Amino acid sequence: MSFPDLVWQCGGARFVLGARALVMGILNVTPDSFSDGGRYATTDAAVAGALQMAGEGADILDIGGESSRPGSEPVPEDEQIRRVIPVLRGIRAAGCALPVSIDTTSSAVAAAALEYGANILNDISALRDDPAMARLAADSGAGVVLMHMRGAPKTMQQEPRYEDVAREVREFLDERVRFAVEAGVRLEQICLDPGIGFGKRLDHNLALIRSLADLRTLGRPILLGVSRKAFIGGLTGASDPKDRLEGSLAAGVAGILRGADILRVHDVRPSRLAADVAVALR
Ligand code: HH2
Repeated sequence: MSFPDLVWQCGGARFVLGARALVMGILNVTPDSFSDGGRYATTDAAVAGALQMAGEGADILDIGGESSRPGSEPVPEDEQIRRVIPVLRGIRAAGCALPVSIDTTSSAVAAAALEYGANILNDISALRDDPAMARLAADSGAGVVLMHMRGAPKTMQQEPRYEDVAREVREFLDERVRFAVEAGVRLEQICLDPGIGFGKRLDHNLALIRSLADLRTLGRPILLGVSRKAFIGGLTGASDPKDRLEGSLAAGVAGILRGADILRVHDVRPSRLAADVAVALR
């Protein structure tokens, strides 16, 4: 399968996707994220982690101050800002110019991050939670990730049901693109994400990865977040997220072969190598 080149404009950063796949390194500045919670809880540890990911070949760093694992509670905006801004400042002060995405549904957090040099708004609510987010995206020209989620993290894994998950996710994202464009966001700023694990059972996640090529016919790049997620454990028996590297690589490669453009990952170096081979083979 081959996939047409697509431009993703993220503020001053411009990516051409199709012949290349990107690796987005995950940096959760949280005490409670499902896999790396606590690992980057201090600014120094988070900055060191970011620089390491940059050295391992990350194209983008995704910084978040709020876990969205199943069952999690929202984190107040000022606390998210207190967590992420010193890290963003530290990364830039260390001379790392890598594009940064801010993983938040709050426009206040996103605006603060943009002020300190973030390039991408990674909004798992797809501009639904905070009415000011769409305007911020439009005015800033930042990249925007629109992700599908059924419900909210607190309750999303309670009996998720779909008639046809691939069709419903595609329709949802298509509608969110229209909403964003109506609010003034340019199509070139937008990237789409099926939201693996966000209100989905194992078979839903598999169906979504199998159908990525169809999602890419919406004409926007696809971001895929499979790294260490529960469905990998469901397939391999690895109950500890840290034991899910190989399964995550397999799912990421399968995703790239079906049209994924960006892998959101905890393990940057192995993902970089796997992504480079997978994209050359599709
Ligand atoms: N997954 C998580 C968080 N943010 N953003 C996008 N666009 N896509 C994803 O699949 C995605 C996301 C959950 O993973 P993680 O950040 O590792 O854990 P936590 O939410 O517990 O911090």
